[in-house]
Order: sequence, then structure tokens, then C-alpha cells
Amino acid sequence: MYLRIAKLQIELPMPKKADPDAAAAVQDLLGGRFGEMSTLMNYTYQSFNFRNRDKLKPFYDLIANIAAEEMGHIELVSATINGLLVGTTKADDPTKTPLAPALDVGNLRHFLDTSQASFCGDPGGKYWTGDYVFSSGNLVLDLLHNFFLENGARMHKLRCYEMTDNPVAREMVGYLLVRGGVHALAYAKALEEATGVDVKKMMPIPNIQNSKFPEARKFEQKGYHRNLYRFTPGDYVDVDKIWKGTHPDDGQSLQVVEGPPEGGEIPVLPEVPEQFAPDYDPAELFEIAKRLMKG
Ligand code: MN3
Repeated sequence: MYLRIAKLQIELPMPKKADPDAAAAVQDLLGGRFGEMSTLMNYTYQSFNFRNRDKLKPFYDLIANIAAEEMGHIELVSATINGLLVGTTKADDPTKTPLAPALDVGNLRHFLDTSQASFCGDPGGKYWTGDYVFSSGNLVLDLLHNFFLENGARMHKLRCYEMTDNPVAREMVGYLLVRGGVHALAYAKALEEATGVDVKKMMPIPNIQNSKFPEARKFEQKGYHRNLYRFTPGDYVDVDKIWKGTHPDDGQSLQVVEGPPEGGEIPVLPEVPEQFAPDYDPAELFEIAKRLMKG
């Protein structure tokens, strides 16, 4: 089962002005092959399909627990895209082509399929697909895949960072670089426990430290690179059989944190009348909702 916490994993500042091109680039981190939808669904299905969970609990706990964190990552990337798109067009009479700016910027799906908001696909407009999910049932092969996936995701985050200097996009990418670093290291350590091979010697891939990037450095200074959050009350306690020892970058102790990060508010998205969202003239809907609240 899932419980849902109505918060984002970090306090995400809202952009001061629209940046639909940045939003288009960030889409890759949501619904691209190496985006958060892929990490979420790979670990989710691997946890559903896990064999001998009773005898291999530390490995199961690790995969299942990271899957839960990834759910919050798709939420955070979506919130970033949505914030970046606010104010791209202006409300006007529908006969006056208020959506014409969409033809020159960003991704058309943000204007055709959603109301200037995220979609479950990549910057090329291709929708995310279950083809991206690998769940072989072989523990070492699945862990090896996950290590590859996290490093592929890191490559895409770095390239996205290089495409835009938008501070909101970079804040989110900085955070996810750090959290993805935790997951890559966790899978490397799991592989080391299972096979004896010191996989973490390959890291970082590509060969540049997270601390090079100010937005990631900030989160590392708060210790986020050392924390594995336990995303279920009272269980997944055996993640600490794998997430232990010291961080290879700075020698500080790795720690399992009970419960999720403190997080921040989910921004309220304003109406977009020119997209008919929540409708062209939402006043009547607001009245209905007000009556419901009173009832
Ligand atoms: Mn992630």
C-alpha cells in the first residue's frame, strides 16, 4: 500500500518568469528513458517481483525503499516543469490566438496535451513506455541494471544542467544529483555485498564530482549525500545492512534516516483561462467548491 504525503521533497522556489525552454529540457528528467519515471517503475516492479524476499531482505528492502523515494522525484520534477511554464502565455479572447507563443518555444505537448504543465514523456514528445523497465528476477543482474540506470540518469541530469542556467531548474537538478548519487552508491554497495566486486571504484560516472555544482554542493553540505531515508513506518529496517560505512567522497558516515526528508510546500498552480484550465471562466467552479467546503 501507499501513503501519500502532501509535500515536495524540498522547498522549491517558484520561477520569477516563465521559461518554457527550460521546462522542455527538464521533461527529459521526468519521462525520458533515464528519467524519474524509469527509476520509479524499475525499482517498483523489481520489488513486486522479488524472489525469496524472506531470505534476501536487505536487498529487497533497499530496492523497495528507493522505489518509494522515486515517487517523490517524479512529483518534484513535475512541479519544476509546471513552475517553469507559469505565465508563458496571457489570457485573452480565444479568437485572438492567445496560444500563438507556443509555436516558438519549448515543447508543443505542454500546450496541446496539458495546460502548460508536465506530461509523462521526453523532450522529443515520445511518451514514457514500459519498455524502459527491466525486471529479470536475477538479483545481481537487476542490481547491475539499477547501477547503470542511476549513472545514465546522472549523465542526463548533468546535460540538462548544462542546457539551462534557470535557477529553479538547477535547484531541482542539484538535489536530484545528490539523491541519485545516494542511489548509485547504494546499488554499488549492494553489488559489492552480493559479489565481492568493489563497484563504487567506477564512480563517479561521468568522472566529475557533484560538489563541482553549487546547487548540489549546497545539499551535500547539509549531509543529504549520506542519508538514506526510510520511506515506510516500521519496516525496510534492513537497508542498514547495505547502507553503512563511510561515503567514498568525503569519508563521512552513511546514515539511515527514519522517515522522509522535511520537504516543502507544493506550489499552487494558477488558472490558465486560455487553456480552459480548470475552465475558461472558473468562477462557477470556485463557487461550487466553496459550497462543498462549507457543507
Ligand atoms: Mn531519482
